[in-house]
Amino acid sequence: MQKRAIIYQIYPKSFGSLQDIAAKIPKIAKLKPDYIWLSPFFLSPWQDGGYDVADYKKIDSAFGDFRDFSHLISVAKKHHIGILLDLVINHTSITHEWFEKSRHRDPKYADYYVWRPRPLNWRSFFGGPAFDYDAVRGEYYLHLFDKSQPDLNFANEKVIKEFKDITSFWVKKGVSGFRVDSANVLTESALSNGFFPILPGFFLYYQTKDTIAILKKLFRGVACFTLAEPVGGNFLSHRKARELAQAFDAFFNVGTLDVADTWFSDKTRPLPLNYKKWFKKLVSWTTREPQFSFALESHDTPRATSRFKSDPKTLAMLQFLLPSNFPCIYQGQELGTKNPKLSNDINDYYGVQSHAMYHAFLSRGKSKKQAISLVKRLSRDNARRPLDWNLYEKFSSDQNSPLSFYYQIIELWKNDPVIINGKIKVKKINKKGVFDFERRHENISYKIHLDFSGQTKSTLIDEKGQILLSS
Ligand code: ISL
Repeated sequence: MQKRAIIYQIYPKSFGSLQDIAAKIPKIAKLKPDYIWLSPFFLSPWQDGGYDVADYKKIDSAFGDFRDFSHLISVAKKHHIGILLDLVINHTSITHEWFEKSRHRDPKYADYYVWRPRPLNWRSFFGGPAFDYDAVRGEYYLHLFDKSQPDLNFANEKVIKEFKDITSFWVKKGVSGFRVDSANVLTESALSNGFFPILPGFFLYYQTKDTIAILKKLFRGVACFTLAEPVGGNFLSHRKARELAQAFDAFFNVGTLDVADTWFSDKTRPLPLNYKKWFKKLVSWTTREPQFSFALESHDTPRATSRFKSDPKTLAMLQFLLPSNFPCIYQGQELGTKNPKLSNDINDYYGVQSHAMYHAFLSRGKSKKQAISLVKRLSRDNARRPLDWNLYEKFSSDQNSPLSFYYQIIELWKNDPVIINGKIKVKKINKKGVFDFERRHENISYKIHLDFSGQTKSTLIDEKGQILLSS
């Protein structure tokens, strides 16, 4: 079990092709990531940004072919970086041949999905009902996400076997591991109506004991690094996190990302930014869960500098100076990338989630103008634009740039025993965004002062009073 690693996330669509990604690895390698996690580039109709897979063993031609992939693997290996694939196991695209055969009741595939004669009252993460009628089969199928993403039936051993086969197929192609999407909602404890007001049905499928047993079967002992993305982060208790930790090397808690964000459901709403609550949550997760992976942003969230109203260096100090063993850098975070200027026309948004939120806001009486301004603030489209590679070039030789700051702080994270082992002592947290704490190791104590308000410089000071880092 790997104890510490830096993960760098790439959303392939915003890089272009696998060749484009390979060409950028030497630049990204200067951040010394142990792994690069690639969001999906499998064959997909692209309803949900690639998280609707039509064939797990086919590379979508828009990104290239297997020759390009093995070139990418060898470039990464040359820079001592392992490639993690994003395995979307909870559901497939409705265009997957498995679904085609299942809806036609092909004997082998009839039970590959969750079919019912009548719908239940469950709601989807993307709003609306979680059961849709399929006229070909004459039954309803479950989809916890979009109706184009039918849930696989993991009570079926054949489905589990399919994914054992898929993981070994890609390990043989040279991947070093997997980020496992929506990892904790694979099975249902009962197919009956749910009563949880925000998301009826949620507690009937949320991290059941069968799901944990299946995840262990699928990922424990797989000779590679595994990173779980559990959904419904605000409900991830430490107990449930430890269940996940038995099956994976590391796991996210999207609840540490949702503090200023929204639910994916009919109840979509922006949450007030609460620094105090966020810092306390982060202290709890980084001190109590050694396998917690701390991400400030991802392909699913707005840009952290915009969302947490902070300079990029203070954010980097929060992420790398708390005792976090698996920090995850999202592409462009190292440049201090802010939310781009997004359109006022909902038709310009391509992700299913933006449209789901927009209609959820309208259905609750918001005007079109109010709805689009909320979508602009919360949409995943904020995170999926190409990086500014000219800026990357410029910043890499500017010692005061956010990028150079990342190079410095990563050196400390990798080599400084106080940052690696130091026990944390919180000194001050206030709602304006001041967060002071110490890291103590073998009677050497570092002082960290973070100020998200920007009133004062954020600093890291060593035991001799020397400033090691300053925003
Ligand atoms: O669970 C959530 C709210 O707490 C959301 O963060 C999110 O929908 C969840 O974490 C799952 O996200 C993943 O699966 C989705 C896909 O749309 C996302 O891009 C992916 O990260 C369905 O595959």
